[in-house]
Amino acid sequence: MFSAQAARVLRAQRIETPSWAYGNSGTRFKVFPREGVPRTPQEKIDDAAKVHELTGVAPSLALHIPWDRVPDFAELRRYAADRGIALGAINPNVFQDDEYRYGSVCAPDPGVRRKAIDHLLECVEIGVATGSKVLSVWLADGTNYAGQDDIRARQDRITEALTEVHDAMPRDMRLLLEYKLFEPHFYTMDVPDWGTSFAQCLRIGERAQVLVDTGHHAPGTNIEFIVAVLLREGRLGGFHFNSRNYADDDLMVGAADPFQLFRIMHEIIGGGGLEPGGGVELMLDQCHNLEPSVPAMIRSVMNVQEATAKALLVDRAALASAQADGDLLAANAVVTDAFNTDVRPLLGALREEMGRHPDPVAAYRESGYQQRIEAERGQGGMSWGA
Ligand code: PSV
Ligand code: MN
Ligand code: MN
Repeated sequence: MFSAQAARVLRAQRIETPSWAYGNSGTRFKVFPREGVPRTPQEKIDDAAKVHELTGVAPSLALHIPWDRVPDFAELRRYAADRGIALGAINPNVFQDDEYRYGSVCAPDPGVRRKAIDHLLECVEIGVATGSKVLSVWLADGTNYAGQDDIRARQDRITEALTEVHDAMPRDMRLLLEYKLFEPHFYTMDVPDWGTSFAQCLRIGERAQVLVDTGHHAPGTNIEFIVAVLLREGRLGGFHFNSRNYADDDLMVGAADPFQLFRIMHEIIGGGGLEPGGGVELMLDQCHNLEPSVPAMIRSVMNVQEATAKALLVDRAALASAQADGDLLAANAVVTDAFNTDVRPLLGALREEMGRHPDPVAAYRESGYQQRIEAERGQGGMSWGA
């Protein structure tokens, strides 16, 4: 049984799905188009609404601009609201235009920097129209060769650009700065790690926080340590959840290493990140290269829920007492016992209490939605990056 407190946290949990995950994607070698993929941002909202209808905990959709550009964002917001969906984080795109060859806000050319800042400012305005409270900034900026550009000057350019954007945001909007250790650049990335993002956020302003994309770390990195430290500093803005085996694989969250996901949730809960007003955004950032995206997204949301439920089962009083006694084996057992608990029946019961099918994947199969979208939309849906 979940405690009343754990059930309350699980009922209140919100997991945001990304618009781009509903489109076709692949590798640089091949995109295998799937049947039934959304042809418009509105159809991405329809799919997100299905995921929310069946899970009950995924009521918002993150947008990527310009991939999801529409003539009227207020109208898109209404379209989403009619289907029970809010528009979530706005993800600007300062990495796909020819001008960004040497960077965006870090580019040596002030004209290129202005173009990038103007796009970020436009995304703030789009966020106001869509009712979004988060601007998720990922900079693909970096260099490929030693000496290519001045590392410190590029840091200064980030601070200058993002301070301007931060100060233009409404008071209730936050700027989350994502980091990534490599790719597309291979000698330096201008925001390669949480330390750089954190240092930038401290200079940029109060509403600048770090975004942790689980796929953006070197193998073996202890992500939950980063989580604990950033939460303690009040600068953990949220996550882009996904799974990696090698690099930025963007596979389904919880697929490769559910224990890591559990350890992350354990630290988030320990640091109060899931308390009301905790402010930690749980967003997915995935691609579905082979599998159909709607059931994959349902599965991903359930994976986050399962990791959360297990983390909520950790007997924190027993853990504190084992820690105080210096009994590291007992302390570790408290944590691993929770991880080894099968929470699926408990979550099924909770879903039924919330008026939903206990098994969202089975409910999806029974709904006939996949057959319907394949028949209606055929091939030729939208692709990641376009
Ligand atoms: C970059 O690898 C990234 O994680 C950023 O969040 C982008 O916006 C996203 O992927 C696009 O898939
Ligand atoms: Mn990401
Ligand atoms: Mn990524």
